[in-house]
Amino acid sequence: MSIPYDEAGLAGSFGSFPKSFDYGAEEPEVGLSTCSDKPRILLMGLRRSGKSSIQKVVFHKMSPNETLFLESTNQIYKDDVSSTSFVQFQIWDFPGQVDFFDPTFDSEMIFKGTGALIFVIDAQDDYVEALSRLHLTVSRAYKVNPDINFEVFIHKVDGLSDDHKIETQRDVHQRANDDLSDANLEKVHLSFYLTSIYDHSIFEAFSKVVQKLIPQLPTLENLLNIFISHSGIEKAFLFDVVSKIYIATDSSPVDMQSYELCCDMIDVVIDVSCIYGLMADGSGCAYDKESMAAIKLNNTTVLYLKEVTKFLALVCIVREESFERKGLIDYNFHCLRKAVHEVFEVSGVASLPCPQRNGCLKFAAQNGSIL
Ligand SMILES: Nc1nc2c(ncn2[C@@H]2O[C@H](COP(=O)(O)OP(=O)(O)O)[C@@H](O)[C@H]2O)c(=O)[nH]1
Ligand SMILES: [Mg+2]
Repeated sequence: MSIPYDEAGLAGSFGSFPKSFDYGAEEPEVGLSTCSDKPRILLMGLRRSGKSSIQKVVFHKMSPNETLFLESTNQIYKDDVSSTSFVQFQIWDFPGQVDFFDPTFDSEMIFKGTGALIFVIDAQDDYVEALSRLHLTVSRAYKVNPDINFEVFIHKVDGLSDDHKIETQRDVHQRANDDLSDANLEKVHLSFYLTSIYDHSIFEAFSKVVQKLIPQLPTLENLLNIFISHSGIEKAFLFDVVSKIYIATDSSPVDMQSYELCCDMIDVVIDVSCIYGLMADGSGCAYDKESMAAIKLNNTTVLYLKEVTKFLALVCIVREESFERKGLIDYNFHCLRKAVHEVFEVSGVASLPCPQRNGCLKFAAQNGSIL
């Protein structure tokens, strides 16, 4: 891999995120919602199923091996990731074995403001008990709030062969849905994901969970579709930089390898910046408006990263010949960036579903005309 392209004046603008990373305050926050009405994501499941590990790896850059030393969680751990992440959600990590019949467990209060409930099942363990717990949790939560998205992470699949993974998913799916129909709860929809903290699957699954909670998603997808088609780009992801969750992508299918490459690109840019970009005393901004990078790969494609907001980056996969028209890409990127800011500013103020805003955009077409 070579880094053929490095725009002048960027020294100090790339940056890595230490675990205590914080952003500079100069740009207004562009996030999902105002602080008071942040939807909650709950992480539930049996003890040692991997909940705290998921939370630490995705939102706090903990390396998977370090999770071996995590202590067990004895109380609800409320993590507000909104100061470092676009994902303005609270993540509540529950200790295993929450007792729903304990009078101190206020399910009304807990489930009312919940956007998604992630139930983690350890696939390397016998999951009979986990399934009955899942059923109890889902039926209880559904009664309080039928709008919750129920997401089941079949977790720790790194220890399973491909066949075993598919078989486990089929089995968990079947049994969980059978339990629901036995209780006349066929209406409840469960989504299933195979996950592991040792590869990108946990980021990909979390991306899908978060995307379902973003009302502006169709607008963002639309903008990205227009952007790539007018710029000759193969694929574009809008990433939450700190968590590497992609909050939107264009509508062409996502292949895991491209997603992983783009995640790695963020790590490279941020790590180089943290090591060489910050001042000796640690001051300076690791990621700001000027942050961008291009990496030419040996398969005639280029990875191109640019800052969109203080939390978001656009990472694109571009063919080398299309990258020759970098002026066009940059012009269209400028339009896209403006539109993304508008989308979130409008919704932030009015808290209303966002109008389709691309009507006011003027993307340039590959033949040079303004659309
Ligand atoms: N093999 C494997 N182990 C995992 C994975 N996720 C978590 N673990 C391990 O599972 C154990 C329990 O994790 P922890 O997060 O404390 O579980 P919790 O009680 O649900 O919060 C730890 O030793 C983790 O290292 C995974 O994806 N694969
Ligand atoms: Mg825990």
